[in-house]
Amino acid sequence: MDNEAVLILIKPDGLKKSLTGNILTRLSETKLEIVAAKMVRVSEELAHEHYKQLKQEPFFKDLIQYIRGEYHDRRKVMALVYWGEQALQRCRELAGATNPEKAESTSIRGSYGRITTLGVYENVIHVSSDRKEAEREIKLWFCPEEIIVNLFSTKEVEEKAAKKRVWA
Ligand code: 3AN
Repeated sequence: MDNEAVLILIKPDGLKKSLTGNILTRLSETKLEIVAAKMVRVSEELAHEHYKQLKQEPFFKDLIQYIRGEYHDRRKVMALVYWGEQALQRCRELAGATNPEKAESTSIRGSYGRITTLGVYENVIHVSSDRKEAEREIKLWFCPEEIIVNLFSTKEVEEKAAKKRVWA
């Protein structure tokens, strides 16, 4: 069986509830390798692109506000790429069902998630749904040099002298 990669996001509710350690410990049960990790301030564009398949859903606006941290006063998420055999199935199993009330009680979402009185699913983490989505999402959240293994093919491009911020 070959290795596959999966995007995991620890969402603003997970960060606010100080669950990062618990979630990473639970994910370490999978014995998968973390090949990328960073904190991200989620822009409107990134949020829209990430959830573009859900644009027509009635909860789309809430979903964007939620992932951008507007409900938790935590304007960041932790983004990670896990890599290894059956990474998708193993991470999705550990995460539990999308609806935290329906998730297995021992799963991450079953343990820590909730549905707010406004009906917003606060389900603590995001896990890519399949290989195609994982590739799309990983390419959206990370650039090649942020990932310590070669997951997808890359190309070199000539960069025009653009300004960039470096350490003073
Ligand atoms: P998953 O994250 O389990 O792959 P998706 O991709 O279907 O699930 O949904 C993306 C996100 O949209 C979920 N993580 C959840 O926060 C939200 N969501 C999905 N379905 C609903 C719903 N019926 N009501 C409210 N929020 C929802």
